[in-house]
Amino acid sequence: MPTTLKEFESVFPKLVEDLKEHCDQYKLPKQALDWFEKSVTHNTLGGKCNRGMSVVDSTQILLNRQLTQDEYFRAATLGWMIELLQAFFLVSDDIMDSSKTRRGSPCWYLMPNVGMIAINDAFMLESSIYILLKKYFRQEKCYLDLIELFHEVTFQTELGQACDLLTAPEDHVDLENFSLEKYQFIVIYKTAYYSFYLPVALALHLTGHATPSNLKQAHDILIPMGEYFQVQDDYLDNFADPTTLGKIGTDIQDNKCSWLVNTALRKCDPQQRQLLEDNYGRKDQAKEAEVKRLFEELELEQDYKFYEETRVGQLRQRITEIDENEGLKREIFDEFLRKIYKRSK
Ligand code: GPP
Ligand code: MG
Ligand code: MG
Ligand code: MG
Repeated sequence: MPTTLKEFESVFPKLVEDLKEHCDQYKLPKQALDWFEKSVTHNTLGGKCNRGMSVVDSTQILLNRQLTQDEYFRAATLGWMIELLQAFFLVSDDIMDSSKTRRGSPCWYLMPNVGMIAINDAFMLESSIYILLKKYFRQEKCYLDLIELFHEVTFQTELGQACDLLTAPEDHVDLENFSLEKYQFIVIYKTAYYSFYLPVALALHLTGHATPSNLKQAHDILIPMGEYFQVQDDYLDNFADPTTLGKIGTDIQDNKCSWLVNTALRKCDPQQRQLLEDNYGRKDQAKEAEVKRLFEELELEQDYKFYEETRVGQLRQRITEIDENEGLKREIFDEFLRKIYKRSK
């Protein structure tokens, strides 16, 4: 049975206590301690926790049994480290993307009295990962692998974010700058590694199943799955109801090299291309509305549905081809796909 959000969340308060205890040794002034607690709680809780819960589910599948209480705690702790990493990314990303809302509330940097303190809060969210990793995994054979994995995946995500930002300059729009090749690099690096490869790689290390072949097989299926997940994110940015999604889309105004604009460029006639030239990537609601109208006219929803079915078909096929000889399980990937197929938030 997959874990539940309630069960997974029940581990979190202990981790917050651990982080506070770690600060106690420095006699951190109470004001700062309270601030840290508030930032950690606000920014780490409140999401779907798919990434974090996948560490628990994958661990259970790899061991092929119910976890003991201690095993559950350790797997969930690794899961919460991904959620901390995600919190660090989202707090930072919302500043960079000038976003307004996240998980149904104002973005952290827009909350009363926060502002640019959010940048330091983001750093502290990242550092929290390594405090917990040391506390709970210092004695394990896999400790160094876990540290290196978090560091590498963080760097990969930053590379993706760098390309995302560099293909979306604020001051000039150049549609020539976009391409599906660039798009693929951006999404694989900014999303797929930390959201898809990381949870399974962590579970493989934790259970002693991290052979080169298992890691490679997991990589080769989870990276295209993560690519699909970011295509969904781009699609939802324009087509979802912000109340359901918990965030208001910014990709058009932000001049993003998104799946929608790339697909639009492939389909549009010269006149429609001119409309994009004139309206895309401007901090202007009327121009954004023009682009939204064009996206409707081009029936991008149809292209998205076609993409989704094709990609999911390919992924299902690849899952059947997985070699389970070294302890990897097809079910891990079925479970992942089940969680995201046709998602609306
Ligand atoms: C998603 O992009 C990617 C991230 C949140 C990674 C950010 C990486 C950093 C190094 C800060 P997005 O902007 O499309 O996400 P959302 O739609 O949730 O804002
Ligand atoms: Mg972004
Ligand atoms: Mg963003
Ligand atoms: Mg997005």
